[in-house]
Amino acid sequence: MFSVGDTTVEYYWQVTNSNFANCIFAVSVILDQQSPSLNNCPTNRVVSSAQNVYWTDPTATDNIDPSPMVSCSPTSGYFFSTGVVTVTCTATDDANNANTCTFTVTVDQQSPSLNNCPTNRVVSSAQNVYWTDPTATDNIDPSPMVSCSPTSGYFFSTGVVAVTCTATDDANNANTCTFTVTVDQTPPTISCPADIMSSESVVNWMIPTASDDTDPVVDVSCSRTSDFSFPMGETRVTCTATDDAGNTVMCGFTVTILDMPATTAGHIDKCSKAVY
Ligand SMILES: [Ca+2]
Ligand SMILES: [Ca+2]
Ligand SMILES: [Ca+2]
Ligand SMILES: [Ca+2]
Repeated sequence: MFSVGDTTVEYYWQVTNSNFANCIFAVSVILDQQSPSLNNCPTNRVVSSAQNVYWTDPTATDNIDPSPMVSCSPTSGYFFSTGVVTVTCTATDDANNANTCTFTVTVDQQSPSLNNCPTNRVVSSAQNVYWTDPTATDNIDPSPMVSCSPTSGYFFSTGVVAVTCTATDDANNANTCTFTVTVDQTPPTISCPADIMSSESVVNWMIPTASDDTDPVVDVSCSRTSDFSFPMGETRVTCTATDDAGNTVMCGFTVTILDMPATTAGHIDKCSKAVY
């Protein structure tokens, strides 16, 4: 057993009865208590399907050992099938001092979810339209990338434009949601009932329906309800149709309540003659 430092060793052996030979050599014992350093440990990797994953093992430098041994477990080319796997790389010097670094390989086959996709929007003139992009959550990626096309603030000039928002995770799994921006500059069309004449104060009429180039359900409101009790004389009823963009159109009709309700009094001359 040699102690740390240089030791001179001298051997003597007898060649013949009177001859001796000797050999002198030095033994250096170096105390190495310092672990190697690992360089260029691979970064965390995310893939979108089970597969063999390859990497370049890190390199190592040491205070004494010119070529420390480096190995990773599992080794480069291992088949990663699911979830998050930690790869540990170890550098070991001749004195068995070891150092490790780790990285992860993640198999992520699940697309992100999109939350709060904007609702369909209708505007009444060509304009820049702004919205808040949806947010995304993912099984693995803490911050999936979200982008919409066209982007918020785009100038919408005419018609119906679909906006597609896409969330992408680190493994390139993607999910989309869409909404529409409609530029509607055309008012709805509406047709009112014909003018009404009645001897009854309550008349029955239908609230008119309206149609529109883009709005499937046009709101219609009238200045009188259909069960309104009209006063004697003429009353003008107006109805307004409004589409989702706020374009409006009006129509009207007149309800006339006659001031001389028909009675049998006017027909008294048609009574049978008096009999004497
Ligand atoms: Ca060392
Ligand atoms: Ca994912
Ligand atoms: Ca319209
Ligand atoms: Ca509507």
